[in-house]
Amino acid sequence: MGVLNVTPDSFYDGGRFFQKETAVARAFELAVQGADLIDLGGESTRPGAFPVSADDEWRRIGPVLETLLREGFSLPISVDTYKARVAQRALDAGAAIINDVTALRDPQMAEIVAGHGAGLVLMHMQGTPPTMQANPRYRDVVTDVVAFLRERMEQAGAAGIAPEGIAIDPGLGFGKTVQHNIALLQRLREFSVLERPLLIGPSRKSFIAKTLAVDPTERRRADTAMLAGTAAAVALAVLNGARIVRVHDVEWIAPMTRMLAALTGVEK
Ligand code: HH2
Repeated sequence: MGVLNVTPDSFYDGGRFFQKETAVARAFELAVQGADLIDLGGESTRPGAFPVSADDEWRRIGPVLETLLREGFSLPISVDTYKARVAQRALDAGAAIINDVTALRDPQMAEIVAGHGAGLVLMHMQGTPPTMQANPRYRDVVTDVVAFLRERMEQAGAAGIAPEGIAIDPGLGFGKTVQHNIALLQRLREFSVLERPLLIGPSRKSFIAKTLAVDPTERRRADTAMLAGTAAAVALAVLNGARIVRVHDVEWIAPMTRMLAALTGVEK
């Protein structure tokens, strides 16, 4: 899953694809680089980010989505939104999947996804982006996140969303310390009790920077270290059962996962 953020402030690609033309070109580039689907987002949910309105979010992503579909973009498009109003417009326009980082916190979301027969990513987040990294706490991070996702899967099912259309995501970096993120990656197999495909998004997140003690002032070295750290986290996730990996650097990570599949016999 290639990340495409049409935002001024996303933590890694913020501002790079804020113009419609560059965003559309980037989607085609991600496809050539080996993405199987793209995740289009119009609001940053990085720690400390503040929300934008549904109208502003749609103004960012709507024209990109419509242009891609008009130009015959061949990959399924997932839209990274937790707002039912944005999801409604995106699905009406032809998006295939809603990636909801709040896992149905908006009460209208489940009904809209069900009404369109769309796919749904349910992600765990503790708290909200402005404060989620302040003091995240769990009894046991893995069992707590599994229990949360189970409950949201039930909510999705009650609204009429087919279980086959759901993927689950423990939400690396969303209200989690470095140790919480590492525990989730190490114990990813425990999510198999939920019997849904696992999506994992470690790409360039701060737990990697902290683990590797990346110095952001040394820009080239920092960039390479973040990419290498992402590759390691993706590799462990795939070995532990992840089926979808959400990354910025498809050019590097897609061949890495193909090689991993060849080495281990894990199906793509
Ligand atoms: N991470 C981000 C955004 N959306 N969705 C899922 N399902 N899983 C993730 O781990 C995930 C996500 C944050 O990354 P990014 O989109 O690059 O940054 P920002 O939120 O600043 O736009």
